[in-house]
Amino acid sequence: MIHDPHPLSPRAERVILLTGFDPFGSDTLNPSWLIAQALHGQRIAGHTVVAAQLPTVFGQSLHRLAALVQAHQPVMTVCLGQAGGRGALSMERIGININDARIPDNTGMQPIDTPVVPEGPAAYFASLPIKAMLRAVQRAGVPCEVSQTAGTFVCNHVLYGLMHLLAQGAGPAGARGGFVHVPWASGQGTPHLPLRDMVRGIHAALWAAVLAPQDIALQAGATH
Ligand code: PCA
Repeated sequence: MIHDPHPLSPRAERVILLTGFDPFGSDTLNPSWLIAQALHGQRIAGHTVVAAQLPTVFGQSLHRLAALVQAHQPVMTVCLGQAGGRGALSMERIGININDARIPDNTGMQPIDTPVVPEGPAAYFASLPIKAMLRAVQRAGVPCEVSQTAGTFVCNHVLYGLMHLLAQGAGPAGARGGFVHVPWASGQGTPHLPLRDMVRGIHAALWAAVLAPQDIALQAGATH
């Protein structure tokens, strides 16, 4: 019988945590969760993708995310969210310390001008190589852009909260994180992208993120 001296040690494989949200507002599906589900179990250069759903709820979403980071110790966390009205995958650059909800969340809460983390810094940059990801997605033939705002609803709340968690030392040393907004899927509204293209685009983005420890410099104009 083989004796494992470290039965409780984390598994050797590195985890990429990929989250999506449940549907919110008047939508009955959320492509962010369908994309995450489609990529669950994918192997990416020695990493394994673990997909999980977050509730579109202030507070609860971050409690769930903190539990997931604790359980899986992901070297990289990429949260996905739906941004109806956008026409391209959006690599979010920054999360800001504000909740300012245009519509109620899925429990009816609608915070106005409250902080995500009282006394927290004004903002956190995502620590993903967003330009390398952008280029990889565009090379895959999927529309992509860098976004300078994740809004002020639950997605920004989760991006800010994720980066705050990582800044506080959650997850393994050097763990990186960030957020990608995705357009409506076909049938939800206009503009929209086919789900299979968005899955392909996020897959390419994850590969690029794993392979690029730091960001690449792009020529001016290449982000638009
Ligand atoms: N999009 C929302 C929250 C959940 C989601 O998928 C947002 O952009 O804040």
